Amino acid sequence: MRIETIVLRELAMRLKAPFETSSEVTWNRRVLLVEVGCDGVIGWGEITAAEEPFYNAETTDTAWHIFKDFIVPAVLGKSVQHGAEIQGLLASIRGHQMAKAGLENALWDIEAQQEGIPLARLLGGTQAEIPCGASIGIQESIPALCRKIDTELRAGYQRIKLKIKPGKDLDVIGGVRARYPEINLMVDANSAYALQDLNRLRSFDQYHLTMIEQPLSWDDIYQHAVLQAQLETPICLDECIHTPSHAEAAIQLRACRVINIKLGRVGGHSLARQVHNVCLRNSIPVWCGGMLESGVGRAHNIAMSALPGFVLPGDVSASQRYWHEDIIAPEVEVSDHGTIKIPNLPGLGYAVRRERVEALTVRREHWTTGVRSILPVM
Ligand code: OSB
Ligand code: MG
Repeated sequence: MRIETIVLRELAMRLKAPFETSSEVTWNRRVLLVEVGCDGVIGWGEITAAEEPFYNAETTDTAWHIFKDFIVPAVLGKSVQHGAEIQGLLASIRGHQMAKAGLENALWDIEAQQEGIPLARLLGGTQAEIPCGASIGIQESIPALCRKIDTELRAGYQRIKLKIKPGKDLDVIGGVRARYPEINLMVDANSAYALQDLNRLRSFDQYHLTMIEQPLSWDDIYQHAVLQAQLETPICLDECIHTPSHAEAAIQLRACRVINIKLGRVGGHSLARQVHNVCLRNSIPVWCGGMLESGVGRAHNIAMSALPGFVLPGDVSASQRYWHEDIIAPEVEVSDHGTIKIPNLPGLGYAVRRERVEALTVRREHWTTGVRSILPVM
């Protein structure tokens, strides 16, 4: 695959409703899409950075800068046999996993199309259908939250994840658990607590949560190990795991019993698969996290979730949960028993609706290798 053209776009997309976590409220999503052309085949990737650096260090604008000034010059005109080789070309760029993932994932899409197989199969996926959960942002009241939960359960979602923060935790969890004694329920704190909150966090144990996601600092594995030793509820790490080596360290330190894998956070399909393999080898179950993606990011998440270690319901959900109209066809749909079927078409398996992408584009840059060689490739 020779990287002949790259287009980077920013799309202005508005969520159906604001999504609130312990650290931010998102309503307008600035979606960065990467379109790569190799040997006449087009592949798509999404850069999942948020507008503000409140989840991880990247933002929409840092990703644009790194992509344009460092990633494009490192790869334009280069040839690779597999998407996984992109990491080698980008090795001198420290961090910026989300920006790198946008490019790498587009190359995986191209490779799968060239092979004529679904991306999930190219990645080594073994599952035909994946279990889905719903992540629900912080709500103004418990009745409002319960109305949302009712909707998601009626739609078939297999587990409910509540966003919490100090002051919006025990009452919320207790209220929800009293009303739904049996459901698969978990919470995500997005790093809103500290070890001093140990007693409060221990009191979550009485509610039989399937896990508590990222209670402590976004970049501190050791403190989670201290906490996990004193909690019955399994800890799931999200923000902390940026590399396969972090996954190994977290598991060996017993900092968590579950890992949430996000393609953007770890740098794309090849590194995500390595994190997955570390977990599988250590019998740590994983699930696919979400970053309020457009259909392109959603389609990549679905393909990754076919890998054998993705045994828990993830945050991959229907396009209609977030968007009035997505940018892919068909949109992502969830069955009434809370599953998504892995598409059986070459590549991503969802078509990107170019006219819709163009209509939403507010910023665009384009690079090309220019004159095409007429000499045979040596
Ligand atoms: O921590 O999982 C998270 C959304 C934005 C930032 C961080 C997170 C989330 C979610 C959304 O929980 C999950 C989704 O995309 O459905
Ligand atoms: Mg999370």
